[in-house]
Amino acid sequence: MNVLITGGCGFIGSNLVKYLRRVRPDWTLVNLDKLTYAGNLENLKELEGDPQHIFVRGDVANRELVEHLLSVHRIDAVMHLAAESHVDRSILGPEAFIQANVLGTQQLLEASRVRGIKRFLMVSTDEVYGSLGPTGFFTETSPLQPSSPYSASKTSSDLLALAWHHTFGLDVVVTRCSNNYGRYQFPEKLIPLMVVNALHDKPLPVYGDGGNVRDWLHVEDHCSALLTALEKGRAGQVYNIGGNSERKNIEIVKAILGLLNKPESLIKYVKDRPGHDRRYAIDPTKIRTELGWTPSHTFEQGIQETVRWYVDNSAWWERVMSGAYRQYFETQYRTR
Ligand code: NAD
Ligand code: TDX
Repeated sequence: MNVLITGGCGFIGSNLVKYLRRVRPDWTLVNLDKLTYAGNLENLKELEGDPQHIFVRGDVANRELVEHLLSVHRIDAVMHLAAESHVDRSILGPEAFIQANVLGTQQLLEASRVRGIKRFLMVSTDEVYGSLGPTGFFTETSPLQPSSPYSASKTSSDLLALAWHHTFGLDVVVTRCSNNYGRYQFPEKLIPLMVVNALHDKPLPVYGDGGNVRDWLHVEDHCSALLTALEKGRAGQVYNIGGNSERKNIEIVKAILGLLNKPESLIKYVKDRPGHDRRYAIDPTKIRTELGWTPSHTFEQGIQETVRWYVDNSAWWERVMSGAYRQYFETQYRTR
């Protein structure tokens, strides 16, 4: 199999590329990534010189380039992860999200249709469903009610992929996963940001009352679910992915402080995120029963390993936090 992975230098993409090299060693992976602030080739250092990982720097919206790659590498399947992925950034500047997530996905779908790609896996998110109250779960038939520019752009790309199936017959499978955590997550997202701040004895900014709930999944469990959906999913179907691991943000922040032996006085409640979704919770019954997928990490074990990794890999996050990130970080905090 020859697979085009988009966004393969980001958090989930780089974990996925390494996971697939391990579990599908005969596959060739073409990794198309624009290397935005969130994309980092260093995440894939261990694959240097590997002839079955071909990195191409480029934009998914570049139709000519994508069509060229699909034909020259005789690509069978596309796994589409490239996106602008951070909700707070989408509030500060939505345009980049529409450009990459909506228009970029449209170009990639159209190139895949024209070049006769056999399977297109659209990596979507649980944020397409909007917010839950204190009870209930998102199923694949829950209404789509995105709240932020990020989630609206992801909903658009998710629906475009399904439209390319229904209208043009492209073989599309859509996955909607809950919040990921693990190695190589950019330190703008909750878990790595809190670890890095705590290590610097800087305040830990908790939005609102800290009672918002996210449903956490280890990134390697997301990767195994994506492979399962690629290989076994039915065309035109949507599969929710989650590990039944709901936590309040404040519980996570306190757990991180505990693991690092840092005082809770570092917690600083700050102005809430505009339009902040209160609770996400995935019902993963369909992918578990229909495709036989199960996660293998518990949150307690996974968070410990993840915090340890950030402690041991300060050189990685110090580098990615320089330059463009610092500028964003300062803007973000000026607005509070
Ligand atoms: P990330 O921001 O860490 O990585 C995104 C990658 O895409 C980067 O390497 C970036 O350079 C690349 N990219 C961005 N725009 C591009 C473009 N126009 N062309 C080519 N490459 C481009 O994101 P992530 O957290 O790894 O998320 C990956 C995907 O999974 C996204 O589609 C996201 O919506 C989805 N997702 C993420 C989560 C999560 O918790 N992180 C949960 C569910 C779904
Ligand atoms: O400094 C912070 N303080 C805080 O309280 C940050 C960065 C976040 N939060 C809160 C907001 C959320 O309730 O923590 C929760 C998690 O925030 P993020 O890490 O920004 O993730 P979220 O907004 O839930 O979106 C994530 O999950 C779904 C990913 O970034 C998306 O790409 C994915 O689709």
